[in-house]
Amino acid sequence: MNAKTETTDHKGAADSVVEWHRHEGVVRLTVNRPKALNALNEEVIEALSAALDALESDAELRGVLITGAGEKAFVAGADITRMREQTAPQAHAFASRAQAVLKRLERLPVPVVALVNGFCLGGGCELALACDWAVASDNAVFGQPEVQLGIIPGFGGTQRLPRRVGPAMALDLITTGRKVDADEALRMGLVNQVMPQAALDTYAETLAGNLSANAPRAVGTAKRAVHDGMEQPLDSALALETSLFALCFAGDEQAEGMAAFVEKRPARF
Ligand code: DAK
Repeated sequence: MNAKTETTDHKGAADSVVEWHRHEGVVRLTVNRPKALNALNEEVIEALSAALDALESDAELRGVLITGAGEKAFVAGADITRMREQTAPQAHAFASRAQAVLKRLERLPVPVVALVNGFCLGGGCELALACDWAVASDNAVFGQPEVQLGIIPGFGGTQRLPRRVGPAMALDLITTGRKVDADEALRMGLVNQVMPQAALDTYAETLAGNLSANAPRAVGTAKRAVHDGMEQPLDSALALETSLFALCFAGDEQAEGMAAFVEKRPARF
């Protein structure tokens, strides 16, 4: 069977706390601890790391979707029952490890999209922020309630949230700990779209089809231009775009894409 049409399901590491479904080059990862509203503990972080080991070496990968098991939660945060016992050095190690895993997710050379199907709080919101964009079901609830627990966001929230929604809105959410519904999250730019929960699967299928049709190295290069460029002054970011744009003409995708247009046929990437 051709890899591009293959569908595989397998359990992730660590007793299935992360499930894996692959269809036509698009992998869906599901955080699977529904009884704890998919809260992130060390096992989930290590299972995500193991999944990333596979994703980073998958030459046919076209996209990654992340969601939570059940209908109630995407991820309701880091696991409070575990964090409760942590010392400062243990908290440092936990946050460092989780941040490294989220950075690898963010840097995958394919679009990574959060399908937010319910509570998306604390570390869950930080997981969604490490994705390139997020779509939410209309029952989704977002927030960074860490200050209500005597801590601050530790999985990148103080840095990625202001980059996503601006510093004033980020400070509102982070210092009050207030929760916002999907419509408010949409207005502030935290999510790209809101839809009924039952529509998330259709969205995922359509997205997978769209991602699979496009030139994969061009998609990865565009993602790199955006991420790397956002961290630089405009002049050097524009110079980066120029270099990456030129690089597209050194590969075979540009030749195929433009030949297909001129020959009035679909491109074969
Ligand atoms: N951790 C552990 N268990 C959780 C959980 C969580 N974050 N959220 C929910 N659960 C568990 C509940 O304890 C409950 O378990 P049982 O009692 O049934 O055993 C089960 O999930 C169902 O939850 P509820 O019964 O509470 O369900 P409700 O519908 O009544 O309420 C809720 C849903 C999402 C509003 C509520 O569960 C809630 O407020 N959950 C906590 C949300 C929250 O505060 N999240 C942020 C966590 S703090 C750092 C690393 C990371 C972070 C910071 C620093 N360093 C290491 C420096 C990040 C921190 C966070 O994410």
